[in-house]
Amino acid sequence: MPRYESFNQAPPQLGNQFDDDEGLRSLLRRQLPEDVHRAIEPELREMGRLAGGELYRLSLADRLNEPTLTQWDPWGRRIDHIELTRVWHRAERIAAEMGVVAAAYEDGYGPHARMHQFALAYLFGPSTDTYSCPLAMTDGAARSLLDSDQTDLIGRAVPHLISRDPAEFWTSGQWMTESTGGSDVSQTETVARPHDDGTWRLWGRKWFTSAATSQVALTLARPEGGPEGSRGLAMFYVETFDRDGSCPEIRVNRLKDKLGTRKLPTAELSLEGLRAWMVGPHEHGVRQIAPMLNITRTWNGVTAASGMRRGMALARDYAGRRRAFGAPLSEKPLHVDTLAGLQAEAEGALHFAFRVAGLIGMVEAGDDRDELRTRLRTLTPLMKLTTARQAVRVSSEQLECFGGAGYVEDTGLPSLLRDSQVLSIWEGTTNVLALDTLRALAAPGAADALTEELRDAVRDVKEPGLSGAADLALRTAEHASSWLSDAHEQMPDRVEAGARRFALSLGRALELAYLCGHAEWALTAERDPRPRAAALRLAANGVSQLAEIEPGDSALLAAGIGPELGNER
Ligand code: MFK
Repeated sequence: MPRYESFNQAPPQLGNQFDDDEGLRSLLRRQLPEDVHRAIEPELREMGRLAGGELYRLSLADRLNEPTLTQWDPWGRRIDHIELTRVWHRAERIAAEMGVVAAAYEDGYGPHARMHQFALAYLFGPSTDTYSCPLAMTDGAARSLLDSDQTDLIGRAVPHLISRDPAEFWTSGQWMTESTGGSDVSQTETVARPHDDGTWRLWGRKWFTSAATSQVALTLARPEGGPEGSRGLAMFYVETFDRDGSCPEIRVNRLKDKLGTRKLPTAELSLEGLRAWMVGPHEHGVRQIAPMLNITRTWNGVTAASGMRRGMALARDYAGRRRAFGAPLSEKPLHVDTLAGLQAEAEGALHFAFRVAGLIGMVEAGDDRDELRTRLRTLTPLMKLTTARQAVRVSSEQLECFGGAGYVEDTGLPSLLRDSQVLSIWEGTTNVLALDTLRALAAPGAADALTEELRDAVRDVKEPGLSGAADLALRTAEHASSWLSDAHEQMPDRVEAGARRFALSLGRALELAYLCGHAEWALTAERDPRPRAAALRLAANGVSQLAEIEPGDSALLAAGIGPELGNER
């Protein structure tokens, strides 16, 4: 019998994810002093090796494994045990040892500590089946506790949250969401009752708790008898284990059956008298938990950028391995052009996310300029919403770069898209963050600070092509700004209706400005023309989403009715 030799496509491969990432490396060379850069490079290289090697292989091999919840033991005892996946166990250890949270809190690199930490997180995240999520919340909890005046609680929890010893390391949850309203936290129904020992007991149901195996959590609850609305909420610290390791006051009702992030044990919890420590005053819990939100939103942006980068690494490698119509895809002009458009998006997101990370580092290291804090306050929601929407769009197109293979589960590729979809939902949806941007911009000096931020970003740009792109960024931001003041003056209800398009335009303008600034540096300092190509391409991909849109027309479209159908509304 003649043997039938069929063709087998070589799969995409990953190399060292630090060495291969010229975008990240160029950013770090520019942003970090030489001695800091030299000191952290070996760690980043090691993380890049793990991310492109052991962790990536493990996540492919463990693809079908998901966390499981066992509510009862064989003898009828309620145990609510969640079993995690192999990747998660391994990731927890590496995260602690390599200081993916700790690096932000250790002395040594001063204002650059956050760049160091987020570079580690950026390399680590995409190979860990969303282990970034508990790390983000852990970082946010450490920040929120340190910003409080609760020295006992700080001493009790923070050393664990920032430990490099896997045996001591704790992660934190962030239990905010209830079924009454995910975004509208003011409707929180969880009640806090004071206890004789000075702590509190929580009663309620948390509807969407990510990483439900975390040892501690920060949460919101309403002290009994307190005012309605968000003003009456307080922030609490809880531990999810008693002395014997169990916690009967937390019932895990079920794990969520989600579109993506399926390795992440997201649970519905009932709190039945859970011991809790109040952090800060009896009221204004949202204000108390805001530092946590801003840290996790930064992680969200870094995760969005790193997810796009992972898609690029795979798609670019594949383009060299896949032949069609007589040549590798990497020699097909249309495919190359498609990759270039996506690469530009990934680089824009990288620069935006790391600008916010860098600002956090400066503020945390003691730079107390109000103007810097004001910039950070406005840039954080803008960066989160811009990069999250971008990640969904980019990962969808990245799958297309693999043709049918991108649509087949056991290539591991579809999770690029599925896992990106959550980024524009958790930690505040695009619309909630657009409204948060307006709230931040309404603060005294905020609009001026943002204008300065943009000008600073492109101040050194001289090269003619880049000047054109920088000009587009500035014009888009000016247009957005005049749109906002016109809307405020003429028709305030337009402000809310246009907030999303306003924020996305401004976010993209900033992203383009950062990329232009970096590209000018790369041209002059390193004679590297690549970031320039990325900046010009980002400009060509489009920036503004603001146009003259009548709210009445939007209402017609959204309701699915229109005059052409003869409706007489
Ligand atoms: C891997 C990447 C990362 C992964 C982590 C994923 C873990 C997933 C876990 C979750 O998803 S947890 C749920 C996350 N939930 C949200 O993010 C809630 C989204 N909703 C909002 O953000 C609403 O805008 C908000 C709840 C804040 C509205 O609440 P309020 O109480 O109606 O708002 P209000 O009154 O405007 O704000 C109360 C105070 O907080 C104000 O200060 P003052 O009391 O001093 O006036 C605000 O200025 C302040 N505030 C609100 N947001 C702030 C902030 N301050 C600083 N930064 C912010 N972002």
